[in-house]
Amino acid sequence: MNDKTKKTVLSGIQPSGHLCIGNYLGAIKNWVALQDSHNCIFLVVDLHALTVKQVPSELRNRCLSFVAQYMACGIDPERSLIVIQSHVPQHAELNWILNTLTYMGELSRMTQFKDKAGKHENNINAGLFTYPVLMAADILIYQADLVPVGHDQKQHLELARNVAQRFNTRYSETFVVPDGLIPKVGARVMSLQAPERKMSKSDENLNNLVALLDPPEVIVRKIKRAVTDSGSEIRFDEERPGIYNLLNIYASISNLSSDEIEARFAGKLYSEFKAELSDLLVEFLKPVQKRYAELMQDKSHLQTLLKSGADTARYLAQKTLTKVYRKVGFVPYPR
Ligand code: AQP
Repeated sequence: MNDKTKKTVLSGIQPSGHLCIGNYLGAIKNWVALQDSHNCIFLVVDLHALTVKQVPSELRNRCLSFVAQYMACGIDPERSLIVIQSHVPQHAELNWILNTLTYMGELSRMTQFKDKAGKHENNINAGLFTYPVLMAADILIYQADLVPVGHDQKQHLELARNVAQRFNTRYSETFVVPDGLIPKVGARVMSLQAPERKMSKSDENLNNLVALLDPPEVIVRKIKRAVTDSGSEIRFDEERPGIYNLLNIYASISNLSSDEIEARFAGKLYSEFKAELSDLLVEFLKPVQKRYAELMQDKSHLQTLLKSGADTARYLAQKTLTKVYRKVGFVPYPR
């Protein structure tokens, strides 16, 4: 993890809802590919999850389940740190400092806040509003160079860059200014029933998403019911968002080009394409689900991995925090 010749990658997912193929294609797939070339830290961001109401016992189980799903998708704890955010208190400490460098106007422009405030009208809490500041702290505390995320996180990442630059200008060079890594295909997987909206892991309507742990028959049913458009041609056409979304999912999982896919399905029916897409998803998720089940059998092994991840992460995070506290003018902890 501490190879000084390698750049640092940081990314995370909040433990809400059901990890879905949107999260996999937008984020986790890229994480897996970066493990050899970079020092990688992958978070389960449980502090963020509290911005919407959670059932405590479910949240606890879901955190462990997400760790196992990361690993089942190919995140290797021998090569990457897997860390639960609340195990590293420095995130929240840096969050406070960065709050004082972030403007209300900037946060008011965040489209995710507007979306989520709309969905949770009776719980528009301050945490939902300042969520991007904590995300900036998650990234900057590890001096991350690269942040692989889906398209929906682009605006938050830009804010993290601005806050890092602002701190560096005000107090002298301290933070690495991170770059985003947004995949060319799969950055924006859309909802199956409402393809004008992104697929979201905590969508109340489960027919909108394919979860990584969905059994085969559920996947087949969801894809069969997915909205397509009038017309019958199987082409990558942005004007037809339903079939366009399904084709993009097919392309991201199969790694085939759009030309190859169009040639394969020329003259075929939507129903034939959907059947092949279901098969592809089922076959792709089969080994992931098998590995997940094995990992969940041995929770104490997961706990051991998390302890080791947290210890290293705390060490790295404290290095940055000590520097930050000194720069802003806090009295050093007496020795
Ligand atoms: N539909 C998507 N297409 C591509 N990438 C996506 N991501 C999320 N949805 C899609 C990426 O997955 C990571 C998860 O981020 P998060 O859990 O911090 O929050 P989110 O972006 O709000 O994800 P969800 O799925 O919509 O979660 P809920 O519904 O629980 O709020 C990020 O890298 C994101 O870009």
